[in-house]
Amino acid sequence: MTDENSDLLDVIIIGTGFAGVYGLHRIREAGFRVIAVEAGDDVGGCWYWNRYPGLRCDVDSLEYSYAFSEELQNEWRWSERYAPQSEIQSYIAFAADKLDLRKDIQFNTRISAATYNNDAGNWSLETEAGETLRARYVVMATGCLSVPNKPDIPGLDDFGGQLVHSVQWPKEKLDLSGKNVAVIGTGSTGVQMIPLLAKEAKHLTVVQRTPAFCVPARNQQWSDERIEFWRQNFRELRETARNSRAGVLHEYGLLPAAAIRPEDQIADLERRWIKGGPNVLYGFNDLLMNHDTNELVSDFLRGKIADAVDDPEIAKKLMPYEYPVGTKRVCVDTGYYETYNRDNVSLVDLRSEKLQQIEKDGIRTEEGFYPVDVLIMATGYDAMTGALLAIDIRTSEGKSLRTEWGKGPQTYLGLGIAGFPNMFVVTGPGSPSVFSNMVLSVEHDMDWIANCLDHLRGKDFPSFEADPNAQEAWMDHVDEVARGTLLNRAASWYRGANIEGKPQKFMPYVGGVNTYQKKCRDIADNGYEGFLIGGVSEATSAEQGAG
Ligand code: NA7
Repeated sequence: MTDENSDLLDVIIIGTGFAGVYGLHRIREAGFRVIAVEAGDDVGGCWYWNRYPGLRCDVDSLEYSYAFSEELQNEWRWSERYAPQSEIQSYIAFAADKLDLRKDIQFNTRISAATYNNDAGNWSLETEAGETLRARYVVMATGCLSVPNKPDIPGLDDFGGQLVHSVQWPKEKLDLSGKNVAVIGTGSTGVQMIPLLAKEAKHLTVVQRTPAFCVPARNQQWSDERIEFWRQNFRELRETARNSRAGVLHEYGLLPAAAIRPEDQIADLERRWIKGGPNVLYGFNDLLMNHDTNELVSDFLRGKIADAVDDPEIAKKLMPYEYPVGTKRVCVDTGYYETYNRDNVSLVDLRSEKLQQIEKDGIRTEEGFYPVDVLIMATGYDAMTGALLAIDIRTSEGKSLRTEWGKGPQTYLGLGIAGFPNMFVVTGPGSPSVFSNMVLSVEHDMDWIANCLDHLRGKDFPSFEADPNAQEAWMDHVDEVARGTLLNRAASWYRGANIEGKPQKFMPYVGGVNTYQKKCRDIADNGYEGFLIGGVSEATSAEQGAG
């Protein structure tokens, strides 16, 4: 290594959520000079930044945790089925300490720009503080849900009370007692926090644009027997999850609804409803393919809203009719609907009551004025592409990711992007990502990346990038699979529809975790088919790759 390259690392990982923490361990163990950079002052990613009341994961904690180490699995004891944020955050910190990762993490470092030098074959990363970091490869472990969506609501700037976005919840306790509180947004975040806010606030006003479908969590403490069962059967259970559609050990129904007698359909839905969690969505194998099946389950869930909410008018406002169930993320709730039976809670349904503006001390709609001291924006994220595009990613040959993705994201397998060599994306658009158990998917992606780096080791100035033709074919396939479902029928964040001006394109790959992981394995086994390896400039790579 020459002097001018003495600062050149093999790999820089951006982000230390579940992905970055595992990636740093995995790539370091493979013998590379690697560091991770992190904008926050601790590991955890979305579990570090988000800390609003009621925040939990909606995947069983025994599954939403690392599978690569039996030691980690055995030394950590999850307390509940759906772990709260603080416990997940502590778990990620525990893993980072156990693996001795902190010495290789640069905290409080936000990357603002990344430029690939096509001649030298390496990346320069600029930090917000003005530092430059260089590496041959960069791994974007920036997360799918990290950049807040801050919609431009008329009058928001005039609001004189306390304004809080759920993603930027204050570290110190937010005292809501005796206050008029309003929440805008009824996705998972709103649904999780609303029951708790209602207990604390003097009055809670919920502003709903589109109602969510919700299923009861029926959260519970894990018994010693359950924990022991997992410890004994850890490898088999993890393997079964990897070979499943969603990477989660749901009880997957194997038949379409039409193949089941009507009374058995309902009995099965009831049984799954009692079991709790998203189980009720997995009874029929055609929920997202068949309109009638979808209506059956949607009706069942709407009936449960009618059962839970005393006032039939409010119940009706809480019922989703405008999209098929499962095409927007289904929320896992604890006491959400019952909250609307409280005297101190009002529902503002924007479908029947247009919002006029936010004023200094409240919200004005066509129907009236709602006084507000604390306004909480539970308006979600610029999902899947937000964090990648927040960094000005370019090449010295003049390509810019923001321009390339002007009509929506393009990737090969969600892992690589044509025109941007030596950059890997973890759970990128075009991979199962948010349609899977994220921890399982980040482990898969990091293993794939580490194996690929190993394959490239020792090659002179290797440039590794997706072949544009392979990328196009993969994106066509991602589109085609989504088009065969009902998923394009909702204005969801899966399609970028929640962000004004964002190109609308269904982003996750919904062909199944099992199918996807096999595809990635086959591609690696076939000499990284569809990627171009070799040469320092894009043109040379393309020639060699085509040859
Ligand atoms: P979501 O699921 O995107 O929910 C955001 C909510 O905010 C949703 O109800 C939106 O209504 C509402 N929203 C967004 N913009 C506005 C405006 N301008 N006016 C009124 N209401 C608005 O985000 P979450 O944080 O709840 O959950 C995201 C994921 O995190 C979740 O799915 C889990 O995977 C974890 P809309 O439905 O767009 O009409």
